Amino acid sequence: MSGHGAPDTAPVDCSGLRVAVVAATWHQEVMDGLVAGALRALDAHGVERHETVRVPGSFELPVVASRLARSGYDAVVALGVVIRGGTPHFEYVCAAATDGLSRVALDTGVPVGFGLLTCDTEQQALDRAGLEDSVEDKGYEATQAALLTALAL
Ligand code: DLZ
Repeated sequence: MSGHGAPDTAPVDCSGLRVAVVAATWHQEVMDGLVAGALRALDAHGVERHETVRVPGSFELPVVASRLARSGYDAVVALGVVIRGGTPHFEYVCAAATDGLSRVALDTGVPVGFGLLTCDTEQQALDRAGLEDSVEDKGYEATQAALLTALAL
């Protein structure tokens, strides 16, 4: 699966890391792909100690990521999908989730993988979800980024 500019990084041993995945539930088919991609990345990098926590929507990702980052995990991966509708709601949810997740990483020093898809259409999200017909695998990519950042610290 092409990464469309993402580095083609071979998996390295991350078996010493403990990782939390926090995933929203809106747009179930896309989310299933993102979560599967994250679990594939954990497996490819030898991470055995991990847990996945589900939250209602992407707006709720930062508060749970914050709690997890303060609970002894070496890395947190946040997964969500926001699809533009006819109101400014899209901008508010995207900004709150993005700013909040960035703040969690900077405030705690725990890497937060940014697996939040912000798309104009559902098709754009499906294309990036790591599903059979997708061209990108953002769940895998975000997880690998969090793992490699944790190793770099
Ligand atoms: C309300 C809402 C809307 C309209 N769209 C999305 C979306 O596309 N993706 C997503 O993850 N969550 C969405 N939400 C829910 C909000 O993130 C949040 O869960 C609610 O506003 C309750 O706090």
